[in-house]
Amino acid sequence: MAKTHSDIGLIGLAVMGQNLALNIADHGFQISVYNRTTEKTDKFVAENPHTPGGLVGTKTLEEFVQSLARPRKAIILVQAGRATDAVVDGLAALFEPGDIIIDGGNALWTDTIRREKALKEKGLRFIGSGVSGGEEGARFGPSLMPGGDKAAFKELEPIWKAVAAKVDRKTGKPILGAAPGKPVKGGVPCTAYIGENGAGHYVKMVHNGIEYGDMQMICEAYDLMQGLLGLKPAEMGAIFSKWNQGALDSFLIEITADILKQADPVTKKPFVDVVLDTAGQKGTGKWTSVNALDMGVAAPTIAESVFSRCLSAIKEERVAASKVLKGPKVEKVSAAKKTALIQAIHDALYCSKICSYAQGFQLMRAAQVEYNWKLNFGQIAQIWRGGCIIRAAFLQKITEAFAKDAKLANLLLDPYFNRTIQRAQANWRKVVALAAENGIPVPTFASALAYYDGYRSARLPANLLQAQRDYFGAHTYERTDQPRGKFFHIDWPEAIRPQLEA
Ligand code: NBP
Repeated sequence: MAKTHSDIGLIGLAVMGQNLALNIADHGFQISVYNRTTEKTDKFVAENPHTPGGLVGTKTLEEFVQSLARPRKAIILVQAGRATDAVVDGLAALFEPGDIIIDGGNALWTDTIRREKALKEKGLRFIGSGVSGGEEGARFGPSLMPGGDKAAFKELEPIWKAVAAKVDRKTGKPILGAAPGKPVKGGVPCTAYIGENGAGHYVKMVHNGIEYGDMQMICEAYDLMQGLLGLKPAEMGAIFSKWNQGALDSFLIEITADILKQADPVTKKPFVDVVLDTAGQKGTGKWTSVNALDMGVAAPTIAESVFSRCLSAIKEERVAASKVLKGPKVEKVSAAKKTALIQAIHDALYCSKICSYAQGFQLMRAAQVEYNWKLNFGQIAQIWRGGCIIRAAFLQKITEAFAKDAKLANLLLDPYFNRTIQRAQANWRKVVALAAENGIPVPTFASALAYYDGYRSARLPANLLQAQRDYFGAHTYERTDQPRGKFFHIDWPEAIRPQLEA
């Protein structure tokens, strides 16, 4: 029998909202739903008449608010930005002190900080929760990254833990098998309180930045295999399937294998060959890169993956340039060297991936200082282990690394990752060199290698750079024979100073 008031409500019945609402209802929670366009609400409720918890359709925001049990809890899943502000303002006008607003959209973390502050002044509690896993994740178990009011999260926690993806307590492997009305039971839920105000949305943003990197790296591996070995998509699909059984085991490798084996329904050609080579983006990779620049943290591999999409988008310009700008002729690798090259590409991908994640975790480390958060990195890696787009066996190694040393300065310094790169780096270097010799762009592989070599360099050529700065701008320099923090300046003789003003 329907309860008089719903356990929770959800606003925004596009792809994510509909699927998350059904997931919540599957777990026995009664959920009220509201959408700006009422026809969507009516259709959604009519199509799903029998769920364990029950869906309650509402036609106005007032009716929605009145249908919720106190303290009210409402999830917003609308377009990030102005739409979210409009819905937050609408709810704030109707909610009472103590009620809880949860933004599950891809909000910019600074917007979440602003909204939390403004709502707190009205006595309302706000949670900014990253939701990852797309449509499928929302329906059967997403990865959830909630931040904001901790006491409010305690009230949301039973629902968030119930609907989140689950992983095995010991192995960290995702527990599969959810189906409509038959949710997964047991295991560790892929959600935990991340930190205050915008911490959840920040961590979700970094997740997306890492996702950009993972996707681009896989594309570079594919490009090298087709360019240097002339492999057909189905052959590469088989290789990715094999890789998915080993250290690279992950959702993105798995779907890449599926995609490469897929035929185009119209032409029957390999599907990937009929897809135009221009990639879109919604901005979270850019946000991650801009924030890395703002905080002065090196995240070149993530940034390169964003730039790669930018370059891909100027298709017509590239086609024109391809007729003018010449590079080397691609030398096909002999059949005898095929197996070794495939292994080398695998190793280059794995090493680059380690560097990309190292950069993402460095970013979060800097952000927790900037925003006074206390992030649990091992737990964050575990939250990403199931439900989300970057879910991968490899994340278990990150959880283990931070379990061994919570203050680990950089993932590269963890013994497992250090050993792995030691073993694989000769192959990684060979692949980057081969790509350069043949004119095949591998921006993430190459930038990850430069990051690795830069991070492990006790001495970089920045001594010359700082001398240049002192020369033209009197920016001062520190000396190798003096303690850090003492600054010097040379009065460069006028005789050797170029006439910069001229
Ligand atoms: P969209 O991001 O496409 O948003 C569509 C929803 O926003 C509809 O319900 C629409 O109502 C509503 N909306 C808009 Br647009 N402007 C509104 C306004 N001014 N007032 C009230 N409602 C408004 O939906 P989505 O792809 O399901 O994503 C929802 C959120 O989840 C986004 O923040 C997204 O970034 C995030 N996210 C998406 C994914 C994914 O895989 N799609 C994954 C993870 C997170 P209408 O029906 O009346 O137009």
